[in-house]
Amino acid sequence: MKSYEVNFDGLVGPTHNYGGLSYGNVASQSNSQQSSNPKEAALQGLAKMKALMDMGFQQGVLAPQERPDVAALRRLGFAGSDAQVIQQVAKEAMPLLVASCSASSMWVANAATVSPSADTADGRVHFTAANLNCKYHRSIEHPTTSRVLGAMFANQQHFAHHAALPAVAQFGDEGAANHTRFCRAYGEAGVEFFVFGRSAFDTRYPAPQKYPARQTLEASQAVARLHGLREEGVVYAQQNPSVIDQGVFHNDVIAVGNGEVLFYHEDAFLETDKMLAELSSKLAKVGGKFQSVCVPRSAVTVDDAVRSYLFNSQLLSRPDGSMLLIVPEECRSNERVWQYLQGLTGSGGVIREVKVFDLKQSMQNGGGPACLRLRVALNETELAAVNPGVIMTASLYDSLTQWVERHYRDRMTENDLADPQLLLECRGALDELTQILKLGAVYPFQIN
Ligand code: SUG
Repeated sequence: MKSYEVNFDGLVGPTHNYGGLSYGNVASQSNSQQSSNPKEAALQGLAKMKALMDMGFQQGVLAPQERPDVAALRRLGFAGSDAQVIQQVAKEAMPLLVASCSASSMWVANAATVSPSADTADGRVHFTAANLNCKYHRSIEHPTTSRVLGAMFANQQHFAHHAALPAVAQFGDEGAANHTRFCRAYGEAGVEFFVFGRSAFDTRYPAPQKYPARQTLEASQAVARLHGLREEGVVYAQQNPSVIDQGVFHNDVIAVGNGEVLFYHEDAFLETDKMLAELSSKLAKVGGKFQSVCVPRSAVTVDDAVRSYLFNSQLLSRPDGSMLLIVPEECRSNERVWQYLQGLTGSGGVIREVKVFDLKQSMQNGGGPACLRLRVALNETELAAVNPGVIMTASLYDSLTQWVERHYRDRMTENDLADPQLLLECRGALDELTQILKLGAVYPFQIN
């Protein structure tokens, strides 16, 4: 049976703004308070989806969330009408309003961890929504994420959904951004690679000194158990704490994998040789031949990687078996990175082509091409069971582009966030979106 990797990209929500909310994420901190352009952000994301679809890849779309999240503000004690809640929080606690307006759900690599049916004990595709509990503005995403994923993958015979892990730092889980799957073919059993930043319960593991390690070993292990993965099909590795302290807040900022290939920076992991040997031997047991492409620090420093987002690229398989790297424009403007990429694609190795995308609006908050997509490996039968409303087509692209043009502002500052009219605009837009994507009622304003 045919199988595919389907990339579901997060549609940027209408409140996209630069809130400076993510300590440890250099771009988010350095662009704090700048004015953003939600319309441009959404169109840049849609252009990437369309381009991948036009190249022949399977592409889907994941809906944004209801923002401002008035229900979350009510849980923090703000009361009155929706407009009064917004006015009161704007006056008394602007940082909470900014957090409740974040469009951070666009980075759907953090929405969930997904295990394809070929890896799981019950032969279903498993999803665990990520609790994202390291940052308040992201910790409020998972209930709606679960409803949206439930509406997209609404077939119990093929899809199993797990609620987010307990919402405490000891089970901090950031989803697929710290998870990669290696396989010979998408429909065959593979090896799932979980990368964690620290252990919550075992003090023998080192931890970063400056910035938080968002993913714990214990969270990764819990997800592997929930998904029914075999021990032989799982490898755990620790991120190098010193790169977290240099701004690598997720593993997908320093490594990316696809098929049998891991593309990573020399400083990404601890005990790299042991980890590579385990990946290689476990992949061999399911018929695969592991290959790694290490980028040396002499060619690209960790700082270059963080600024350019070289590793936050999408590594995609082409029909001839070679691979294509989708990188952000920032890679072309970094001389060392661009030179490295020219050498890489000309070397006769598996990565043959680089395509550049302008994703500046998202990049300025620390989200590159890979952050914007959630990968779901599906066989033909499973793909047919996905809600067809979320699969990208030329006409869906046109509808979504027109929807963005109709509803999005082209400038967003704190004053806009404090405008109660914005809430009404967003709800109107999202209500229409659920009809375009055929999701049913998924937002708090639609179900409460
Ligand atoms: O969680 N930025 C996101 C970026 C997530 C990128 N995702 C992956 N690497 N997979 C984060 O730090 C910034 C929001 C703000 O500051 O307005 C933010 O949430």
